[in-house]
Amino acid sequence: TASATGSTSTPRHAEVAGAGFAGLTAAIALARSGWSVRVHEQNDTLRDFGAGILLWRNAMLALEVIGVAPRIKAEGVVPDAYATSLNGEMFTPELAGYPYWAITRPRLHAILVDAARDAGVDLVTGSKAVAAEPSGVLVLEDGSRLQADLVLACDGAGSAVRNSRPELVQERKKYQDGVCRVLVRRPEEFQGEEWDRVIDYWTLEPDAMRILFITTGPDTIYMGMMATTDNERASQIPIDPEVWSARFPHLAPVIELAAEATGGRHDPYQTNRVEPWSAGRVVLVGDSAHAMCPALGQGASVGMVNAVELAHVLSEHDDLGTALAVWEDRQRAMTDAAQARSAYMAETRTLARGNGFTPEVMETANFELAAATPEHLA
Ligand code: 5PR
Repeated sequence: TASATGSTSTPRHAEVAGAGFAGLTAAIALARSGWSVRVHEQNDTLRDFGAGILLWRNAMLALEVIGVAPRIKAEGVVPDAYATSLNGEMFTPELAGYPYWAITRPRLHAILVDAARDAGVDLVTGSKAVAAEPSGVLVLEDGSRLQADLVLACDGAGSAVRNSRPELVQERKKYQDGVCRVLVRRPEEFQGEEWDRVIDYWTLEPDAMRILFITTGPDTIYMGMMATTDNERASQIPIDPEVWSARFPHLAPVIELAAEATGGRHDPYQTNRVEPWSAGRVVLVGDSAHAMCPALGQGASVGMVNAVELAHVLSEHDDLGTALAVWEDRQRAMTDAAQARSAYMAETRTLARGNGFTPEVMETANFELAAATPEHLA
């Protein structure tokens, strides 16, 4: 088919492993710049099993570039404030200049699936990718070998596709804490202005337990319930209401709902640093490349930024090797810094002191995307 520039060459083809946030974002961005794209999701349905997410400026710019930011703004919320409470004492720092939105992960995912379909992406469910080859082959569990100009491994922190490539060297680390993340139906007593915020409730004695309360709209609350992984009762799904309500009695009604909620998950904090991010025609995008601690609220967002930037660089350079090198060079410093900073914040639990939202902390959020034009920034 002829492209807008009159070229008659066939479009370049991408095979994407994983229909998570990074995979869908990359697929949409590539399809919108003329690629033919197929995405493989191992589950039988296209949905996200997570709870909620904060989207800072960098994520919103990435979503703006792929055309979905208006829907995020319509279906998500802008919390009134970001407060931190340590042992009952509340801090509410000034956050001017750092806009952010909150939305449920299932909603964000559904919006991305719609946009992928609109962009002509072929979405295949029940299709598990198990390996890739640098010549541009994606291997599926059923043995099929799919040839592409580019194979994207967006299959998460435990990426099977990445693990099939020994030249992509990994460094994994585990941390002391983990988090139960649950989406809760918002009850009557948690309606109203006081609760239209992010409130990060911390206790550090006798051990660290914390509830990150995030409004995701009038109907739902995202609760991130962090504890040391040694604290088994506080590291379980379903939530143990007794152990949490004993520490946060004023939140007992939402803790009860969290205990009844379905679909929650517990994840230990861990990082996975990989170098390099590509091998021939195989490239890692998202948690497969840089799983990080959630302290900055940037894990999924950095993956979406890298995805959009990849499509942009590929449209600027015809040579694939050049494009991948330019892309990794531009994204590496930002990504490594976000990963290192969030690991430090998790290790030291600095968020408990009331996040200063210092320029250093907010560097990731304020990353300037090469793919963003003045129109996207408007
Ligand atoms: N920030 C956000 C978050 O979801 C979590 C953390 C910080 C937005 C937990 O997943 O520090 O764990 C955190």
